[in-house]
Amino acid sequence: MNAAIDNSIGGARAKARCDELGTTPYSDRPDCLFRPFLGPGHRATLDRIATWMREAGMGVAIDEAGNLIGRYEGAKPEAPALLFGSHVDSVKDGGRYDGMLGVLLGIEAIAAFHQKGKTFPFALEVIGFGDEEGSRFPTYMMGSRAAAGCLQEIDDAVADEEGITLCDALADWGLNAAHFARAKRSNVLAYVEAHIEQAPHLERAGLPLGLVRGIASQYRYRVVFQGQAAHAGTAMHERRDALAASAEAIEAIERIGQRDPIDLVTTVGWLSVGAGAPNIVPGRVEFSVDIRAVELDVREQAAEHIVAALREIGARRGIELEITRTQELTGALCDTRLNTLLDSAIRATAKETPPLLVSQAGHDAMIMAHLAPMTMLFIRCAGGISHNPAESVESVDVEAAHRALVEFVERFGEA
Ligand code: HGY
Ligand code: MN
Ligand code: MN
Ligand code: MN
Repeated sequence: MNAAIDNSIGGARAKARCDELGTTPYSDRPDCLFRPFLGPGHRATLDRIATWMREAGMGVAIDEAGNLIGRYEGAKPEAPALLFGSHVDSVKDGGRYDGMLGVLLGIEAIAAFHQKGKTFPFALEVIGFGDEEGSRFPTYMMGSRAAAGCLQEIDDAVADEEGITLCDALADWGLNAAHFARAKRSNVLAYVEAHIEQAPHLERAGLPLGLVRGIASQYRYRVVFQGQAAHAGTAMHERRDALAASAEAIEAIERIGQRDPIDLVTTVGWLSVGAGAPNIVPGRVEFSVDIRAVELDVREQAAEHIVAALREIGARRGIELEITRTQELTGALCDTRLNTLLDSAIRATAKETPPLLVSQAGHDAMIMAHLAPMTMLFIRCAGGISHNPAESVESVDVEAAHRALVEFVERFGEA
């Protein structure tokens, strides 16, 4: 470790800043953290983070996709960049560290070098992706897909629950949907994402930090069961109850997910019941299905079994089934050379041997892998709990992550 770099406060400050950003005006709701893409909380958050970026010696811009980019120039202008990133949006009633911690740790790594006036032959950048969670529009990872050049155009019809189109929401920010793809980055040497683990392996191992081997592939579906709405007085054998069919389907989806306890996970995380009243037999139900596995054939087979189970349930109950795949994300492996560097940085600073983990959670890194070699640093979180306001990390662990990232940049510069 370079003794000249003061990295004693960065980790604790990154955590404290996540806490500050956990409530209004940085959340769109006063009662919980909800920071959807292009909402007022997102705007206030970018303004706040931009201030911290400038204090850390960075020039700041918002790209055509609504991503916040801070750049710390290298020894010469226009040098290629080592990019730190994660997302600044949150799920509804989310935690304070999912995504945000990686952005703020990137700023802290740069702040440590700025304080000493140290530059590298490459630039250092931090990117805060605006849409990773897809919690406003029926999309996903639009920020990183634009930056990686994987999203060519925006569908005019994409709208949020209130009917505001993505194009209009972008226009409100002075952004032009037709220019979204211009957010594609070039001249990126590598992408590094620090993130809370969102699983309990590090906690169980008694270790603050872990490396990531790879990120699981995902499928997401929207399912509609269309039966017949009827009076609650209707005889049981006369009904075509879409909610009872859905209950059976959800149980089947859970059972299929349990068939491979090592690799596979399946989730029904959202459901909507037609008119929804105590005295109506539900005629229409919509729900989501999320399937994840590292091995592609495991995901394929689970998807086939789930579709077959839904068809069988619908046919037996006289209920029409509509099933649409709304998302397909192919997993990615972390770059082995970067992982080796990060491993050596962790061993040198945290005096631990970091385990090699698999991420069932999706990350911008899996998209950025299309653009540049990428690596991820996982940070222990309490109970592995995430997508929950109870999400929590220890300052001492975030400090360990900060030291490891600073050391990683030094080693990257020497490699
Ligand atoms: O769903 C995911 O894994 C991501 O965090 N949005
Ligand atoms: Mn998340
Ligand atoms: Mn995340
Ligand atoms: Mn009546």
